Amino acid sequence: MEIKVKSVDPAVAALCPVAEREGVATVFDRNQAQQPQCGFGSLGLCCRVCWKGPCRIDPFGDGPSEGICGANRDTIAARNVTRMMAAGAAGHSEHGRHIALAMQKVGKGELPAYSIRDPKKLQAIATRLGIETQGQDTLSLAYQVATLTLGDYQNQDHDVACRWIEASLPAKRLDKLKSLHALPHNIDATVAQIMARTHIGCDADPTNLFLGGVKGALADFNGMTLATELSDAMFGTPAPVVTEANIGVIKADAINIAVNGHNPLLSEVICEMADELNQDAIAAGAPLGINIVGICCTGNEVMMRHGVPLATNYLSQEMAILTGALDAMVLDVQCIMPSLPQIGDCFHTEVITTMGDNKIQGARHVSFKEEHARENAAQIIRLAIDAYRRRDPNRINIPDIKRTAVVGFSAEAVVDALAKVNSEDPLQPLLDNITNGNIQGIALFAGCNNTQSVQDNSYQTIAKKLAANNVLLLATGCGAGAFAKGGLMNQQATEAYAGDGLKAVLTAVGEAAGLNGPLPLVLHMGSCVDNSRAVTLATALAERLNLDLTDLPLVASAPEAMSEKAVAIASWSVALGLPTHLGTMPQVTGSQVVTDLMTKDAEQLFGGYFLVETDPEVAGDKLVEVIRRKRAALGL
Ligand code: BF8
Ligand code: SF4
Repeated sequence: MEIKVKSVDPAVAALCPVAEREGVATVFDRNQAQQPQCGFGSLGLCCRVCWKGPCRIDPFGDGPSEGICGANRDTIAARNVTRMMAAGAAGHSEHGRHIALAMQKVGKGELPAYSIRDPKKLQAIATRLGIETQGQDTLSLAYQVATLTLGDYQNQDHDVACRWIEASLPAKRLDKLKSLHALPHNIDATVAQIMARTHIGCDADPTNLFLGGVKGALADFNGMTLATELSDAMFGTPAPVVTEANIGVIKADAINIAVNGHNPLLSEVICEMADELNQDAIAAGAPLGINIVGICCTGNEVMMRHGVPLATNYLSQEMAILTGALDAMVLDVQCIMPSLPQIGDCFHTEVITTMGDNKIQGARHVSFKEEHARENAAQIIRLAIDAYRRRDPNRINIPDIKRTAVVGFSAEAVVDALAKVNSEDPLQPLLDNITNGNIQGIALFAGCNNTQSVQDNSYQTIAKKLAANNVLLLATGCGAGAFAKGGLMNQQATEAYAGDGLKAVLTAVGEAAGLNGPLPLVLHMGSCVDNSRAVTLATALAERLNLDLTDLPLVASAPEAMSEKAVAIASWSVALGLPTHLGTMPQVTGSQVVTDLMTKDAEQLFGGYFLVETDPEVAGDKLVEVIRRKRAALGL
């Protein structure tokens, strides 16, 4: 019989019995109830694009080979995956737009709750975008940067690429993408065009559809890059900070508020107001005052910038409520389980949605507006304090499970640490160590949790294998959460799992940077939008060597990819030239044409390709082999 709870997170193992006792269904129960899942959908062979459908293609060739309109398996599979790329791009780019619009208002002096906390970063961004900084004050610069950024959502000239992507990739990669007509000129238009060309009776050529999808994925890259960079200017560029991760960061003697979602605009102000209202919390009877904890990518955002501990990642977000000690869960956008209010109802937890276009039945809604950010945050904290008064001490069950995590490795923080070794030329020590083989290559872990895998297991298994083979590891999103919870983002992990060469480098840099020991085994680069940070670092290396990204010994891995955003990220990673591992079977394998496009033809076009391998042990070996081949091609 299949084991219902699929996770290596000990906190999940500890809390699932609580769910059972309380009669609460979790993601693991719902996953089981869905078995067996639809074979047509799993293969990408179900089409619901029009109301003549749904149509299904018989994968075995006995039944229909075309939908009612005549669309075949290749068209249907390509259309489905292309739409996923557009949805992912929309998600990240809406997040980016939200930040850019807020920054524009900050520049006009209209948002007193916000400021430019990192003017140096703002200057660097302005220079990168070609804005004259001389003699400009911070606010007018912020206004100009935000306005120019919003131009990436407005430009109608197809021959002019989005500014952010132009300012973020090595020249050789930009030339390649230009020659393939893959550079987006306008984020919104690119998403809209994908929706238009995938309408019934439009683009039916799988290659053309896939290439259109890749342009959407590059629009996704553009949107997430601007989101990361503007967030740094407004909220501060992350630098290393020591914190803790996993459910044990919830404290029985505190009023616990979890921030869950993606967008830092609200969570930043919640953190601030929690300090201001701490006395009220103590007065309400919580000796430790307010304890903010993070979940998913909002968790990553506040963890990197403020050292706020991470309670958990995507698949186990329900567990935080099952502790019986979570007083409020504050939700913004994306990857939030609609089941949360039901579970909150079983306890005393206030589950609060905050964004007008992201509401959930049964949740309380506090409408968040940047203009009233402080009042909104204060209202939310007061709701948590009231909920705390209703908490039943007899139902508290907080497993004492947490691990130390050193997080906050923005590209700037990595360069700063390297500068401690060579202040004249910070990238040189990294390049030297890649050349001499102490570091064999660099792997970026990104993406989600997925019920189709054992939660967090593939991340940890592949990372240990790569580290033993002296591969430098970076992580974002729920992957970063998996490593933080699993104890792979601390110095002990470096001692335990890094190969000799990697250990020597992490130790030398860590010591030079004043950490009294090595850098952590996996460097935490942030939330999902912060995948752009890894590209910033890789681009700096490529430019320095006058190479393309695809020439470098770089790989990406999404062992538990799940969301449309993850599909978009993996697709732009391929378009940037990186061999990109997927540990989840993509829903395209019903079409040999689309499968070949993604795993083979993409390499001819972009240099990058999808490497699909669901067994983490084998995936680790394959990634090591890919890195060896990349090194050999460089003569290393
Ligand atoms: O943006 S890694 S499950 S939470 S999509 Fe979602 Fe996937 Fe987590 Fe963050 Ni990214
Ligand atoms: Fe069926 Fe074609 Fe409509 Fe898809 S678009 S549901 S294949 S008729």
